[in-house]
Amino acid sequence: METVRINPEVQQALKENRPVVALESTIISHGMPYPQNVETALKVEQIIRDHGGVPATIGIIDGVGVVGMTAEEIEEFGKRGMTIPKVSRRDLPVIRARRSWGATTVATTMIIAHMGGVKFFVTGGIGGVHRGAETTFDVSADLEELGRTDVTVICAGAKAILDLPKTLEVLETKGVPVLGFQTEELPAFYTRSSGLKVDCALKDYQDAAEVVRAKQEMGLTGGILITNPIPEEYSLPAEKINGVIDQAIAEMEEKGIKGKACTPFLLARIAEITGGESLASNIQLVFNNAAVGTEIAKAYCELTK
Ligand code: PSU
Ligand code: MN
Repeated sequence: METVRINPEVQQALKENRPVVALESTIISHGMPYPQNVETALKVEQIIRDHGGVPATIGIIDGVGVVGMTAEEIEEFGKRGMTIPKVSRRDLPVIRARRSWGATTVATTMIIAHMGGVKFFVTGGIGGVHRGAETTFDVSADLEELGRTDVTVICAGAKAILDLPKTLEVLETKGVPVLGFQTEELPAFYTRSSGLKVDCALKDYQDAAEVVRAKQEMGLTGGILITNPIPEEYSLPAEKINGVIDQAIAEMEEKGIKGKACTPFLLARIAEITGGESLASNIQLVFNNAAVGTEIAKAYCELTK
């Protein structure tokens, strides 16, 4: 049985050095409620196409890593939601051996994208060092993967459900360039600012593509993180969203939720408490990342012609 199955359109685009953009499936099945998850996933694919790219939504179907799921498969991931296991690097052997379905996190999407030869990956937010990690040791496998797998990830920073200063420290230790698209500041997902600095601001798509190529030329392994702030009009007031996040974290601790269930619980609770307001912002920032990510992938293809 093949380890990855690349859809013919993606295969053709890769062969012709046209921009291909990977997308994850945990954001569909564990990150957003149905049916907004499916609507968003399909719209993101359309945005990538509108910018001249080819989308490759990644998930695991019957133990095979699929690079470029069909609309029907995306619908299935959305409908089945949390009943599909959230798959991180450590889960891959079991999922494959059992021929299961699996929703891929940032970490596993990077692994499968890399196996399929896809260099760019757009998402909403990455996992990171959780608050209280000094006692729980809860550090997302996404950070480890960024340290080792050669894929450029475009996101809106990380949610304040995480300890952002510690997340930046770990990324530095692992040698991951953390760049800001036209910003010096690390965006915090729902808000454009976090009070923390990125390593370097990228001027434009060309500048971003040149950094990706430079890393490749040097043969450096590991990913690059490009953070792209949420558009002003969709950002949420910091005090308000931070209050909601604190409440959701307190509830999580009360309920004794741990491990891989933490992030999905927090995402769902934040959406509930804000009455869908946070979800609307979440959707818009993914759209924005898709547009920027595709333009960067396009600039990279031009550079490497
Ligand atoms: N953060 C979000 N939305 C998401 C996730 C994180 O704002 O959907 C998902 C991604 O798939 C990410 C995963 O890779 O959660 C991280 O989970 P954990 O914290 O358990 O590593
Ligand atoms: Mn974790």
